[in-house]
Amino acid sequence: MKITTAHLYKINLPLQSPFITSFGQMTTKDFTLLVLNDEDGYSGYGECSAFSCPFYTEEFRDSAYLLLKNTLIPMLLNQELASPAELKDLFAVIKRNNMAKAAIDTAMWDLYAKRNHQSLAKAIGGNKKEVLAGISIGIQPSPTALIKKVRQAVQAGYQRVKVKIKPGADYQFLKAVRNEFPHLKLMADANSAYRLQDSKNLQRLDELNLLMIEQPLEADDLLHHAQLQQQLITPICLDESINSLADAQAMEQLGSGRIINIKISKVGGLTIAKEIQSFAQTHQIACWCGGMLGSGVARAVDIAAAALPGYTLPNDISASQRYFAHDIINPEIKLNDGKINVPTNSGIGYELNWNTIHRYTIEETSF
Ligand code: OSB
Ligand code: MG
Repeated sequence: MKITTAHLYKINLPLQSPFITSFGQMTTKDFTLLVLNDEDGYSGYGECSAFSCPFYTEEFRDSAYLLLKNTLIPMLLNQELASPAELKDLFAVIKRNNMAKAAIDTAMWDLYAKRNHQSLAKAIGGNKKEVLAGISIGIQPSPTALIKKVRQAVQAGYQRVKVKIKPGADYQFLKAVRNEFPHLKLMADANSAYRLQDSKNLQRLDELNLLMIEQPLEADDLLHHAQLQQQLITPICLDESINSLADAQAMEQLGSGRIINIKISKVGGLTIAKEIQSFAQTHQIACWCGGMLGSGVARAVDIAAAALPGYTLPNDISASQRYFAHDIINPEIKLNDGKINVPTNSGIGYELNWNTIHRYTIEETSF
């Protein structure tokens, strides 16, 4: 495989409704779409999911765009690669910046699968026909408003509901949902909004029979997560803390949690995501696939990843309509009885919707 031309599109795609987390509110999903073309006429699509502002990890959309434009794409062009797995060595000299690297990794896997006339899921070793869908609900103004959102999600068929929490919007909100939906698979995501001294407040959540609490403490605080896990019955799931295989190994040694939310973008792409998942499986750490409010291209990659056998819990993979009135792919991603079908046609299995892409692109670069 040799990439001869490439194109970057900086896109601001409107969200159906604002998404509120413990770190702020988003009204558009700002991301970068990458198209890679090889010498034989195949194309691969990748998404760089970094948000506009570095509130989730240290990367942000414009930093990733510049790195792709000035460094990563020039390093890739005209290199002969036998497999996308070789990108790891090619980019080893560039430290971190996983979301920028992931855009290239996922576009190369798409292209590689298309060259082999295989679905992306099959190309990476996935064997499922469908993956378990789950929805993530942002912080709501009141428990009543939250119950309404959860009811809509349950009626749409979502198998598992995740609720964003922060101090002051936690126990009462979750307790209200639990009273209304006693058997719902329910979990909470704190995006690092707590400190170890808040453990009493988090212990109160134990009575609510949550599947897990995601990322209660700060991203680089594996030690305190280990202490907190000892004080909780509810399993801790790490998201922001797990950006590499080494992070997963440290988590396992320390006992910092029992579950990993693997986001393909956050760990630098599918090659590393597979390494983390296989390590986790060997050490009885459960995995599922997280999302970044991604457009259809990122979501298609998530569907392929979640088709791997090690992803055993419901994922943050929802239908296109959950976030966007218009997605950048055709057909849009739909729920089918609380699940999402894994495409069998080649590559990510979806075409680009150029009308939507051109409508919301604010900047482009061609190579
Ligand atoms: O922590 O998983 C997260 C959205 C924005 C920033 C961080 C997170 C999220 C989500 C959304 O939970 C998951 C999705 O894409 O559906
Ligand atoms: Mg999270």
